Amino acid sequence: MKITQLLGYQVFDSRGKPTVAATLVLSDGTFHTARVPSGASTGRHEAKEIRDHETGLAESLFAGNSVYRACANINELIAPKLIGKTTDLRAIDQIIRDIDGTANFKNVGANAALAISIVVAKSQAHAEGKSLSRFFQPMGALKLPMPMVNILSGGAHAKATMDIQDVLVIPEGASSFREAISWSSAIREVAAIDGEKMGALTHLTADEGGLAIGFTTIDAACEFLVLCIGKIGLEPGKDVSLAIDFAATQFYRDGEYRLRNAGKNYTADDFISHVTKLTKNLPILSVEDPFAEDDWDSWQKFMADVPSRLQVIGDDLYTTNIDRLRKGIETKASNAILIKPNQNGLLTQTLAALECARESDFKTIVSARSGETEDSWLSDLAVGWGAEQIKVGSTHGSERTSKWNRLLELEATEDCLFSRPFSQS
Ligand code: 2PG
Ligand code: MG
Repeated sequence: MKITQLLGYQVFDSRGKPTVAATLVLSDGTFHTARVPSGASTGRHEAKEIRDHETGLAESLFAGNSVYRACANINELIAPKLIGKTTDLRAIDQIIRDIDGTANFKNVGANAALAISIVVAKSQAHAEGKSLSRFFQPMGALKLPMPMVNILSGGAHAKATMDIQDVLVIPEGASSFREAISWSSAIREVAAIDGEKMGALTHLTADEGGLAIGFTTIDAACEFLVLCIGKIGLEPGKDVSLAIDFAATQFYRDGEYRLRNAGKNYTADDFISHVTKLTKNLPILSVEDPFAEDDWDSWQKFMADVPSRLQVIGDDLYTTNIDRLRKGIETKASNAILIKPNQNGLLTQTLAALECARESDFKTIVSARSGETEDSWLSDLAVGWGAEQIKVGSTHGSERTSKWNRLLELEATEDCLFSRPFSQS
């Protein structure tokens, strides 16, 4: 099937900020659309998303955040090269790479590149008569990922009302995806009720639908969630464990980890001890970005003495970049990677990073961004790529529930297995 039209245009993400959409028309007359997300706590080494405050096309309406240049790049630079071609993801990703000519898509924009890569994958799946997950995994039972669900928000997603960015739950003991997400949703409801009793405005949610209750210390936030888990009759550390996304680059200045709400500055070594203590005293199964994106030393020192069950995820550390990942594998900087397609720019390259991680026994967690759309392609990618975990924020907000709902739909309608990546103690 051939491409007859490709259009790039500006739409909104969940923060009300402009983002890129692409619609591709196939020779059978069908239309396929993809919308891309955008981060707030972005890593320095991410592929370059183009916004118009840098392009001279900015309008006062969107405070320089419009994406007209990225859309024009789709329409003027890339579409003319794709019209009449067959939908072949690998070949078209290569064409985009050639047109851009840089390692980080700074010419066409990673937001433009990813919109095309996804819409081509969707179109190729359609041409082959498959769903997007089945396009990537044609045979056998589909593997549904273990969810990691945001309950408490802080950092760049909640005006720094808590030093760290998220406290999440991993329903590691659940036996199906629907049970896992139901437990997580119930914990969030208890947290909202109890948070309100503490005076928090829990009907107001943070960027990813999490509760911005605003705990002063990391211990206090975790202890609160431990109580919430117990209140729904589940056992913390067995049925449901905690995960923290520190997003530590956000509070790292001049070699120190500065926790403003806790009123404490830590040297790198002291912060390593602090994180170690937290993971020993609380039922924490996973830590993400506990150290800054270029503080490789602290990552390695922490990993040298890490408990065997603890998952240590590099997000800003790797930015889904295979070269940075290879360095992390060689130096044993972590044992897991967050996979975000828009940090990378192309689906084929993102999948290559995931496969490289898997070959080195790294755990893989496919992740959404804090600025999302209602598009649910991420869930199909996580399943089609066989990622063992997925993180898309909380259970509130249609840009989040669209991803959970897609996984629930797959579970209800396809032959599926549920991934349980953590050995049960
Ligand atoms: C993260 C993501 C998603 P952002 O840090 O993992 O939670 O946040 O999209 O703002 O980078
Ligand atoms: Mg993160």
